[in-house]
Amino acid sequence: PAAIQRQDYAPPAYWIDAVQLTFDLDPAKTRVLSKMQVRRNPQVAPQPLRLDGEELNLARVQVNGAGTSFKMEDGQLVLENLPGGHEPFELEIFTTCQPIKNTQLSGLYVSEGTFFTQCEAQGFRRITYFLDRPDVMATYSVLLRADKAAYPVLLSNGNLVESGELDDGRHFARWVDPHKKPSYLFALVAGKLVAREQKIKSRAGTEHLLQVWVRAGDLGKTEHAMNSLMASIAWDEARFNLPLDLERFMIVATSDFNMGAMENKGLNVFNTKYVLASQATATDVDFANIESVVGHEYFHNWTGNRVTCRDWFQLSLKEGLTVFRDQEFSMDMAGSPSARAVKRIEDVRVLRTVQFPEDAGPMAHPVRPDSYVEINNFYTVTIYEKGAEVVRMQHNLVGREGFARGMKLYFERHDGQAVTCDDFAAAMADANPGSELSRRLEHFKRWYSQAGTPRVKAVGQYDAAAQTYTLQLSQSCPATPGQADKQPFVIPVTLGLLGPQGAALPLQLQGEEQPGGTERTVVLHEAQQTLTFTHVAQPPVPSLLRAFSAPVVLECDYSDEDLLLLLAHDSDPFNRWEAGQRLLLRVAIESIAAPAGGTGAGAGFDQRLLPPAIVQALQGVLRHPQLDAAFKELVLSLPSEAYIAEQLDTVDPQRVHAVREALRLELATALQADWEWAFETHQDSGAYRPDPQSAGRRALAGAALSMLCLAAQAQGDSVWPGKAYQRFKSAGNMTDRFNALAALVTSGHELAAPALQRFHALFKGDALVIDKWFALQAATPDRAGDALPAVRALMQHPDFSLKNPNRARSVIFSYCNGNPGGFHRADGAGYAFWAEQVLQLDAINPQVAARLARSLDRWSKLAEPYRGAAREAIARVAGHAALSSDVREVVTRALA
Ligand code: HT7
Ligand code: ZN
Repeated sequence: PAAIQRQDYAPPAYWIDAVQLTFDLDPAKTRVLSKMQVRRNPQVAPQPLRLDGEELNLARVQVNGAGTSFKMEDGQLVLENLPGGHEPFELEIFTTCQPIKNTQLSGLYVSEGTFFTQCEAQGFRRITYFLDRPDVMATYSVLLRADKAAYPVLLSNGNLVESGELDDGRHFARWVDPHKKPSYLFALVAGKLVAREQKIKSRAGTEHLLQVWVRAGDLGKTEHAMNSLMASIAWDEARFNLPLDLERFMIVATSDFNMGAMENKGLNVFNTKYVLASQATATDVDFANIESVVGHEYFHNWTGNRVTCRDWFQLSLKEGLTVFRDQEFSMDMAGSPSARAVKRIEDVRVLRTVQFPEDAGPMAHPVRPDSYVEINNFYTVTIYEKGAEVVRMQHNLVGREGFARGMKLYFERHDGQAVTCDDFAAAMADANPGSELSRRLEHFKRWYSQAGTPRVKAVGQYDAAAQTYTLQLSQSCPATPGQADKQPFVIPVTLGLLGPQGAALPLQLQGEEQPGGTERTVVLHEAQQTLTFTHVAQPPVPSLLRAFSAPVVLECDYSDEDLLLLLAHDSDPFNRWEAGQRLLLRVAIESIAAPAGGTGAGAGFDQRLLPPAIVQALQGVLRHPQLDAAFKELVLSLPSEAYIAEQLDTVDPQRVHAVREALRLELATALQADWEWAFETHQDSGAYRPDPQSAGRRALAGAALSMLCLAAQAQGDSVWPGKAYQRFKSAGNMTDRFNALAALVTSGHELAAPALQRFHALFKGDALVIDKWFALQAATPDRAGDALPAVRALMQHPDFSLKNPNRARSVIFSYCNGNPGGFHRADGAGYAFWAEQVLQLDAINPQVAARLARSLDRWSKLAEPYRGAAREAIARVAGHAALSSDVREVVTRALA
């Protein structure tokens, strides 16, 4: 199919103001009667009505109660003989569909005997013919009819207005949603479910009913999701004055879901992974993710649902803004400045390891793309995470209060509308006249239109005689597909200067009468700018891009001593962590480039790779009496293989893997006594709580155990693996249990096998835990080429199914994306496996297949023989005749 261009946007020729839907639910043949109140859009020249539809059986079309002529064109239902004038008319369409055959999980489908819908982005057209585009907003009244024994619970958006019995054991429920919404926010659920309920009162005193619907056996695992929902509601009201606008707000969990969750108006549908948690079955990370995803979907109620996107090119309008909001929510919930910084580091780590490569690869696109073939391929880290950074920069340019003013104006102007990214930025700027954002708005908006990660180069020069420090900042941005030349961006650079002993220096720019604090944000908007700081008594070390104030790559010629100073003293925790990462990255890159050393994992390096000063500095952080455990764990984690690879022009993935493994082993042995101390002193006392502080302690203890098992394995000692096994058996929560299991599995100790067996036996009825069991094994470091055969064996396990996205992700994605040493095989067998699985998955679920297809995005950076083998595998997929448009778009771009 041809690409859709943003420039071709045209308003719809018709409006649909109201819809009445009647569903007779049957897995094999569901009947859907749609009655729509339609009128011509007076702003558009008269033309036929073209309704989207996919995999539907059309039985009847009537206009104002009488049959009418129609034709099918490019899958659309085309109606030409419609009433003239601008009066509304009633269009009635009767169709059937086959939910049980819907393995794509888009539209109406059946999961474990329950009906679910997924309509974003274009799933509603798989339910009935419609103007399936976000700028057509209608009110919905939905009548659901189904067998009562099989489907006792019938849910849809809005309020339940009527329910009762029908003949033949059937029953019905009528739901009316008072809010106008685009079709992508429609939802229904019907099946055997139970709910945790909670009544709450808003600040204004209105009562609301909250429900979390799950399968009967899962009710005990819904408390955290409900608490997260209540916290989200309170937070949005307190921080942005945005109340819950519904009498009833429901979350429903399903184990068959393409993504994390979906913000359907008043009826959010969630992947079970982001709802169900108990201390015995979920890790601290699971608990944190649930809080964040519940928040994210709830926050969409305003940013996405009340104000929605004009077209899908504007997707980041709702996603970037809502990610920013969920990030802020998690930070506010975390509480302490240190816990906030940990969250920021985690978010930036995702951005840099996933989004930066996307922005440098064949799928690079602006935050507001210019074209797409398949919109599902554009639910990307660029739209979400980079989009959130673009919102964060606006927040930083106008300040916290200014941002709140901008949000207020945005809703005053656009509540109930379908709008654009420009509208959002305009509201922010107009609410903050005189701000840097408002003065440079058009220029700032290049962040929406230009793809690629800008590089900022900083060169400092100290003049002892003049007591000045000059900082020259320059920016550039590499070409991306379709965008050869880039204009300069508006880049907020938050910075400080450290004296030789690490003290924060007062900042006084040339021309200023007095120093103005020890930190400030300068705005780099030209290709090159120079800042001169005066009254600088000694050569300083600059701390730049604090808190990662812009999504850029910062190049600065730091010496090891500079970085050690920043690691020890920077008042900005982000840059403290960053200094440690730069030191480790530097060692990794130098070791990769060094001629000596074999490529066996963890072997072949005769000399020490880590300079003693770095080891000592890391030891200082690990033993630091004031720093939080979560922060220590982040500082002591090596940059990932993906991140290291991204810094190289040509990547030998086995060499990267070997060097990183060698560094891990060196850190494990050099700090062995410190890891023992860390493990012993970070044990839980008291009841399990998943708060950031307790989670941080468990994370550090888990990292320590992993390092201790690694060192022990290299030394042929079994004491720590034995302790890990004991802990695995006796742990009182999943975090400790899983960390112990992972320590055994990743160190390759023989106790890993009985532990894995025991884990499976303990949790065999719990799909989410079994997903962890699969994922851990699929990501286990390769030893002599055993990873791929192990993955193939896992796929033969009776619990494996390609049809369930969570399970497919736990094995195939964990191997292809999370096990670089096992996946990038010199014989190309990892890539051949990838091609095979992309094709198999594509026949079942193109959205999931297209995500897997992205695993080889960065193939052109690979050294031979990997490069050739990867290209061949991509070409094999591309050569397949019956490919979905989803996968075709990804592989075509990869080969372009
Ligand atoms: N807005 C949603 C994005 C989405 C999605 C969710 C589930 C399955 C398919 C989907 N396609 C698009 C999720 C969100 O960002 O909140
Ligand atoms: Zn979202």
